[in-house]
Amino acid sequence: MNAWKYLAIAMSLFASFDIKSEAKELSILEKKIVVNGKDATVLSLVQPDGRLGITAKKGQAFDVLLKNTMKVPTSIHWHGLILPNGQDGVAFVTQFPLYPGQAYRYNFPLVQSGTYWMHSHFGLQEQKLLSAPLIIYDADDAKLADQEAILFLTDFSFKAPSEIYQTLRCNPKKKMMPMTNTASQDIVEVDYDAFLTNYRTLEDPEVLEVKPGSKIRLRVINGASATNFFFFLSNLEGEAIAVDGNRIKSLRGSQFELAVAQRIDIVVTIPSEGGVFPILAQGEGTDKQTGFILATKDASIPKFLTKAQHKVGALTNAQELNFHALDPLPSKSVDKQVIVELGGDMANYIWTLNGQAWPEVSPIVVEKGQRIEIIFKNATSMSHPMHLHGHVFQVTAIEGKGFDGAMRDTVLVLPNSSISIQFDANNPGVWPLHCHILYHLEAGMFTVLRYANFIQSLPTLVPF
Ligand SMILES: [Cu+2]
Repeated sequence: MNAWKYLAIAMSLFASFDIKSEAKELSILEKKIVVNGKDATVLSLVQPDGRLGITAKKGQAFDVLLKNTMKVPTSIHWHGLILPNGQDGVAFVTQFPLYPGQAYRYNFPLVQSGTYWMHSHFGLQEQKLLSAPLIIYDADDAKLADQEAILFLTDFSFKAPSEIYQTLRCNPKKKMMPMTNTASQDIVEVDYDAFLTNYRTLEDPEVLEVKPGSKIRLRVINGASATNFFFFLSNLEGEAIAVDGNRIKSLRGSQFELAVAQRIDIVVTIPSEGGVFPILAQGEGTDKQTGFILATKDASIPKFLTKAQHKVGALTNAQELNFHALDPLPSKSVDKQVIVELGGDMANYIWTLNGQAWPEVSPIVVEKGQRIEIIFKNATSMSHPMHLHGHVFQVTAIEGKGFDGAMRDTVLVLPNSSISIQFDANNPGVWPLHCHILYHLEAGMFTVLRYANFIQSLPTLVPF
């Protein structure tokens, strides 16, 4: 039986479940944090026991009751998961928004394992940190490391997200700037007050006690709204074993790159002499950093600075070319090729795909069973992390040069550059394909992939 048939049958069984039985409840709560010595209130997604996000096991049901206890509508998307279309959590595309006082029980089988995340797919709420880790464990995980840590990276501003967006739309400097390939000023659009790891700045970082000689798996999630990161293991060397939840052929290194919405799993080995091992992430084009500390028992932990010694430049394709899927797509010829040109109109701060801004778009229509190739051609001077919902794709070419790349759900398309991806159209629905920079997405850089003959039915939201 193929995977989709399994999903369809499982869903028809789940549809008859009573909402009162044992779904994991996920609540949206305000969270007080301290940034640069000042109090701030952000949002969080927590389980009844206070744990952030969701952890589950492959093969289990993702059975989550999401209640909107806020005063505003929302929808929460399960980023990277292969799931039935109606469970994808995208307001106005796969469901109605969850209005205050409404709940929905998301319930589908987990067919993947790895490091994923969840975030609001409604307006600019993601910038208020309405996001959390979503980790799916596999039976083999215990063989890979002795201990695990989740590093959830975000970008923080004391400004309201709407004010950030207004500034971008009205910035007169940007109005003068042509859409050509230019230098580093273009990398940073938003001047953030801080970058956070698990809601904390590097002045007050989370410290994980580790044993000398032990192996630690770092599950790193770039949950930022508009910041790509360089990721440094400082005095350790690591082995990258997965990107976007999908295993890759191990790649050793002490520095990695992580675009908005991407994840990377890295295994580090703590030296037998023990000590303090800062794991740092620095925002692209900035000198600001965040981090997480691994330390052996009784090690004295020095003060770390949120300002790095040097500014870093822009992410490149060098790392992507070195990532190779452990389980690549089966070899098959392409049935349909789609070109998606990434464009923008800076004077009006409108970002486009094939010249169209959401919601006035012509969907990309595919047929079930087709091998699809999408060629992203970036005609702008900024990089765009492109994300496809409901599927896992393989990166198959950079600048037209083919290679056997990683399986991913989000790929960074560099300025004036092209990247090709391939996937099998095996999950019928209407699936968002968009840039994951929150402000680009809000400004139109969003389209949908629609399966021909797919009949859409919307989930039923209930009051609580
Ligand atoms: Cu973008």
